Amino acid sequence: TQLEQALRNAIISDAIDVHFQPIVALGNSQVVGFEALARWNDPDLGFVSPGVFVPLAEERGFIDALSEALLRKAAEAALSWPRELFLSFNLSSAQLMDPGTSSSVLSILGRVGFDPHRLELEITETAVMGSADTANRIIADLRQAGVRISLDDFGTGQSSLGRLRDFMFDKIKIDRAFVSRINSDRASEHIIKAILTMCEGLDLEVVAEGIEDYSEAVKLRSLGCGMGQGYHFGKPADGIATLRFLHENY
Ligand code: G
Ligand code: G
Ligand code: MN
Ligand code: NA
Repeated sequence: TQLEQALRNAIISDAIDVHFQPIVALGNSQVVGFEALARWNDPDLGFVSPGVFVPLAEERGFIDALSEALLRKAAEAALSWPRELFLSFNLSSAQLMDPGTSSSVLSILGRVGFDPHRLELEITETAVMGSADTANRIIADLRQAGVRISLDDFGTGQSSLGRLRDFMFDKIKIDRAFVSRINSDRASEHIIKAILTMCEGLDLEVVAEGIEDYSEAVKLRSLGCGMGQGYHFGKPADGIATLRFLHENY
């Protein structure tokens, strides 16, 4: 298809960019890290969402090439940040079924000179369900090297609370579906409270995603949520805008 061909060309010509969205400590609103988000603006097709081209790349077998280029760019950019903030990077479900993923990630970090302790990899519940043994191996190898693992979109996938007991994760990202209703829907507030209590007991860090206004940030902080992310704190921005943001905020 035309989209597939355009994606292939974009990967070959290194035309897919990476943007960064701040993650803040809710206690003092200080930036503690950034999530890397792939952005593709094709001259013919215009802006194509990663929600479209990441699954296409997985399906066509070029997710490795795409993801390696993105991780390299993201880590290189993070090396120029004025502080040692963490970098959070999304791994796709196909990558968690490929036993080569851990060595590929670690070799990119080695080549770029990026400390694995500064990297977090975001994975989804559904991805871990896929090919459990391979996924477990990859996660164990990466954590052994110091990489931290966060469970993305928590609460929306097939529930895998049992997985949390296996100590495979360092952090939980509460899906914005709950966060966006925290001040209007008692059920969402109760669910978030329960997640926070559970994570405290399991010694997991928590990020609330999709915080869009001050009242949500205040509410989450009062409930004891450690970190937040969302348009209220900053939209995803390119590498140069991110550097400017960092220099203006310190
Ligand atoms: O940024 P946006 O809201 O358009 O992201 C849409 C989806 O694409 C999200 O689920 C996000 O996790 C995913 N995504 C964005 N960048 C990457 C990436 O570099 N790799 C992978 N695997 N997924 C990404
Ligand atoms: O699936 P994942 O959590 O990786 O998706 C992250 C995406 O969510 C980001 O790429 C961004 O486009 C989107 N996002 C980030 N903050 C907000 C927000 O405050 N509101 C909304 N609606 N989307 C957000
Ligand atoms: Mn994510
Ligand atoms: Na999410």
